[in-house]
Amino acid sequence: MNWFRDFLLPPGASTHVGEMDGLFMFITWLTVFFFFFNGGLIFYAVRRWRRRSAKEVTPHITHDTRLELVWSLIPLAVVMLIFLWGFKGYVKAWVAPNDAMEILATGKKWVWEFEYPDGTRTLNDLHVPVNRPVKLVLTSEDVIHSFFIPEFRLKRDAIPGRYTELWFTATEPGIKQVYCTEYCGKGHSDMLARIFVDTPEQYETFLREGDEQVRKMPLKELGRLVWENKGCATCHSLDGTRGQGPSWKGIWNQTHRGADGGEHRVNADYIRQSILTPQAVVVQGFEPIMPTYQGLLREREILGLIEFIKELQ
Ligand code: HEC
Ligand SMILES: [Cu+2]
Repeated sequence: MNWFRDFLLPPGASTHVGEMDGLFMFITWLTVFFFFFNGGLIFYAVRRWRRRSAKEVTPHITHDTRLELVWSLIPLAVVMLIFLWGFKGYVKAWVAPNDAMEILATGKKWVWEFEYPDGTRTLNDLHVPVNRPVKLVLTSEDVIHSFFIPEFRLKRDAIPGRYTELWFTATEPGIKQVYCTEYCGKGHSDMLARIFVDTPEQYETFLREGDEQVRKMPLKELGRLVWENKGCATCHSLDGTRGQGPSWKGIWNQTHRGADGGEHRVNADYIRQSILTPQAVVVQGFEPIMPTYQGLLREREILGLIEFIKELQ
């Protein structure tokens, strides 16, 4: 009867599928059975005990204890079975295994932002390795959203000020659609994220070079994104105001004096060195507090930062 399941449900692609589909089909077939069984009984009774003549008097029946027990206890047993089966699947779906990789998913009008263990962030595109347990910690920045992956048979609300979780192990490489299933305003139906289930090699490439967005975005835009997302913005302003670090406005091609008294022209090499080994030259008048970004930024992101700073006149 697989054709019936395939007709009702999208193809399954996570380790939760077996349990969820089993219970779903059990309830569906149970409903089909009782639809015909009860319907049949009604037709039988209507025919069997119909009034045959105008003079016939209907006998006065109050109840039948045996029958009442049968139609109470059998449904109770069936409902208990459904409850236990469902509860088992529920617990399994919400309690992630300890070795699950943890990704933070934040819903906001009207995108999903994902943050990986190494600090990488992506918008709307979530990359996960195939056959490895992944735990999503969901939250929201504004209103309630809901993260629904039909092919994984999973759905969980993202609630502002709270963390909810769901986890899965994707069983085949490919792209899966994610829907927001809590009405969240004008852009609700455009709040479409995708899960890229990567082979181990694809996932390595993603971690090293970034997703599609990082690989294709114009360098200047990428630079601004890094400034915003990787913490540069907390110390470096773009408008000339002095923060914990010097503002980036107009520094391109200027000559800066280091704490050691040496003079340095702000060019691509200087910026690259400032990012990877910030203590090599400490700008005069500032504390040596900038953390190194060695290993935290991709080559293309460093190029992006250089282009971005170049433009800030
Ligand atoms: C905790 C604060 C802090 C963060 C975060 C930070 N910086 Fe810095 N940065 C500084 C300080 C302080 C200086 C000046 C002292 C020095 O050169 O080490 C500086 C200097 C620089 C300079 C040289 C500026 C000049 O005027 O000569 C560059 C370029 C730079 N940072 C880039 C970055 C980039 C890119 C990021 C993010 C990926 C970043 N910084 C994150 C504090 C920070
Ligand atoms: Cu939403």
